Order: sequence, then C-alpha cells, then structure tokens
Amino acid sequence: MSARALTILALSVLTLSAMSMSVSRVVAAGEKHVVSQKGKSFSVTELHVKVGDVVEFKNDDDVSHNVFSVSKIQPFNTKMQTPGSEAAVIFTNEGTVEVRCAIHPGMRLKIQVAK
Ligand SMILES: [Cu+2]
Repeated sequence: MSARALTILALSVLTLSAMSMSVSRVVAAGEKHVVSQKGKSFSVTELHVKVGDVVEFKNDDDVSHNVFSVSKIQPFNTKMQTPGSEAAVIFTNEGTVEVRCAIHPGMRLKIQVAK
C-alpha cells in the first residue's frame, strides 16, 4: 500500500470515529423520560422536559394505544402501539405539547418543554 493510500485510510478512520463520537454526544445530551400507558390513562398528567430530551411512551396496558400530539410546535404520532411496545419521541422545540390517544379521548398528557 502506498503512503498516499495509507494517509487516505487513516483520514477515513479519523472521520468515521469523529462522526460516531458526535452521534453518541447528541444521544447523551438528552435525558430520557418514560411515560407509561396503563388502565387507559397516562402514568402522569403533566411532564416537564428540556429541549433535546426523549420521552418514551410505553404501553403497559392490555389494549392498544395511539399516542399523538395536537400541538403545532411538536407534531408526532406514534401510530398504533400494541401492548408491551414502546415508542420514543425527541422534543426539539420549547413550549407546551398536548398529547392525546386517538383511541381513548380521555387520555390526556401535557408536556412542558423548556430550554
Ligand atoms: Cu389509548
């Protein structure tokens, strides 16, 4: 292998390791909060998170749920969640996010996202 090829190889390895480092830094930056769904209700009615945090919606119920946001600042829809499944959402904007379940209108959760 020529010296030039070795240099290119070394640079590629450096670039790749730099990339994976920045990815893990992004993941580590946000705190993870778990919201359980049980008895056709959320485990909390209000949750305070920071921009970049992850909320994991966990279906601990024996029925399916479909969690979604009605707030324009952070639209999301976990789609149908069967019992035992979980879906993670990263909150990227500051403000209040109202969360509902498409199947059970009585399920309500307010997520306050701060900087
Ligand atoms: Cu539901």
